[in-house]
Amino acid sequence: MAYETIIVEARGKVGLITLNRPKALNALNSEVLAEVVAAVNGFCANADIGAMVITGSEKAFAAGADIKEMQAISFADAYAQDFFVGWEEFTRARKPVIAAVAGYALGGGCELAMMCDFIIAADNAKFGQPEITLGVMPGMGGSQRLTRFVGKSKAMDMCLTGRMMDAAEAERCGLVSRVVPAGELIDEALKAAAKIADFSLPSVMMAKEAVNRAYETTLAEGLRFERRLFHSLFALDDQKEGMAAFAEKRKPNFANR
Ligand code: CO8
Repeated sequence: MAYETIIVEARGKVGLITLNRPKALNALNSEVLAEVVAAVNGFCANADIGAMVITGSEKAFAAGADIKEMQAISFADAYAQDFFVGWEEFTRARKPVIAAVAGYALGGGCELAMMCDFIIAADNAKFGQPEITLGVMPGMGGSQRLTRFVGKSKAMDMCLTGRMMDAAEAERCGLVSRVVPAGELIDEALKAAAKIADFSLPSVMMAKEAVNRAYETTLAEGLRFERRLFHSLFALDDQKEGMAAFAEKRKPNFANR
């Protein structure tokens, strides 16, 4: 598939998706949505790929949903089309997706980063939910996911004032997993993704599924779910190989990756 708004590359076992609408600071319009979802689905179906990285430019991961595209939309159309419901498909990716965020991650850009499995931020990253300044509110998960990441008080602060937080604050409050110098962002994200892609894919996918389940269920059900998945991994040769390699002080050679 030829892409207009993103660049899609395989870097070894890692699928790299780069948002590429520099003139609009990677604002997320319908075309970006369709292309990102197609690229992610393509990588998920590709047995040579074990993990993905999604990134933007040094200035902007994404400065939000495309305001100019949204501007004239009516309530009837937004509701009837369930405007932007398509991003839910992005969250159904079963292989891990890392967001590598430099510059602005605002509105839908912050929400897209939060749809990924974890966020690695450059030291120049700025996160925010500025929709309130446009007379609206978060609509791609910001009010829900940000609250789960950082708690009610800070989520309210971000959603009600529209202020931005820098990378250090984002790391302090648990929005991002690590902060790296801007010049090293892509290498660090690719390195993390390559490391994941080298593990046994079923165990990676199950670990992702189990962590995500924590958001959807009670502790008792989540623990049972985790235990059943854990048990099931003993059906794979990869468990035998991983544990034998540890005992023999060598690197494991997983069959399923
Ligand atoms: N949409 C469309 N175009 C944008 C956007 C955007 N979100 N952000 C920037 N651009 C465009 C600008 O219009 C400008 O284009 P042009 O050169 O043609 O005028 C170009 O990108 C460069 O932008 P600036 O000149 O503004 O660059 P600055 O460096 O001066 O400022 C900022 C950078 C601070 C990031 C500024 O561009 C900005 O504030 N952007 C808007 C941020 C924002 O409000 N984002 C939230 C959007 S709303 C949203 O995401 C809702 C999500 C939920 C939708 C779900 C619906 C159901």
